[in-house]
Amino acid sequence: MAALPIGLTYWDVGRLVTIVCLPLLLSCCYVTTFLVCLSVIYVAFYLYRKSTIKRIPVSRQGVLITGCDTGFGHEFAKRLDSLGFTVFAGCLSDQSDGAKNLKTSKTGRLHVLGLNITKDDEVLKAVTYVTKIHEKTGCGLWALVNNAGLNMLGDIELCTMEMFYKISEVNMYGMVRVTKAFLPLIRKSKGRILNTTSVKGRLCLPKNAAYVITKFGGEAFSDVLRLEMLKFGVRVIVIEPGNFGGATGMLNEQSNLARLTPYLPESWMDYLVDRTFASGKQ
Ligand SMILES: *[C@@H]1O[C@H](CO)[C@@H](O)[C@H](O)[C@H]1NC(C)=O
Ligand SMILES: CC(=O)N[C@H]1CO[C@H](CO)[C@@H](O)[C@@H]1O
Repeated sequence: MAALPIGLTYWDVGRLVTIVCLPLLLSCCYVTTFLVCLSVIYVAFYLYRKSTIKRIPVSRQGVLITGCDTGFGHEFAKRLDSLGFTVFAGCLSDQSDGAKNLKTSKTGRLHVLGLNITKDDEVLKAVTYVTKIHEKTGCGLWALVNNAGLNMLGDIELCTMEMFYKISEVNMYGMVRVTKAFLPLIRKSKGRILNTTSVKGRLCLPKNAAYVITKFGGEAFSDVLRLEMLKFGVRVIVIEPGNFGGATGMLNEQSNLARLTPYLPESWMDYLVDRTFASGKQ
């Protein structure tokens, strides 16, 4: 057999190339086959999901959302309004900029309610209002979105008891109060309860204990409620947003700093060089 200048025959070269390239070729083939199968399965699954999703007729569905002054609640109220739902937008103050903005809706289906969820009487007033609209229009309450929430940052030692109480009062007991008040209406419509918790309902992060404990509480509350509501056909859903502090304006660095400064003990000063103790960055 003809020899190459490097001392190998063409046969040797052919064998070498085969040994090196064949597995590569085959593995390419496997990868391609795998990817094609995966895509086929994905498309099939997507089409199946699409064909089985039940569309909800929205025209007679009422949705009450808490915390619509800003952030998620505000945007959600607008979105549902544009989709045709009857929206009850609870705002901490019905004179806030967000509330005024929502009142400009021309659909006639968006109701702005002053709703401080830490107050029994305001929650009861909201129930009465929603019931009245229900009797007038036949539009029941189909979903409750517990969205209102409050956050303040700070190491545990630096947070006052008032901060702990205040956050729990809104995030946890506010949610319990609103849920309890609207459950009879939701059970009647076999609707759903959506509760905005947070990624911090699963993860413990430093500088945020006052908030994290309320979100763990919210997860636990929702899990229990879900089991209790099974028999009524009511679904309970938690939404766990990630890092949206900036987008929702929930974490305002300046106000955190201002709030904590009076409480800083001398012994902490050395640890606060970068000031991250009170910033939105974690
Ligand atoms: C909401 O109610 C609490 C008392 O339950 C009160 O301390 C707080 O100031 C109220 N918030 C507003 C904006 O009215
Ligand atoms: C504590 C918790 O995670 N609860 C959520 C459910 O709704 C409440 C109040 O409406 C919100 O504060 C929370 O986001």
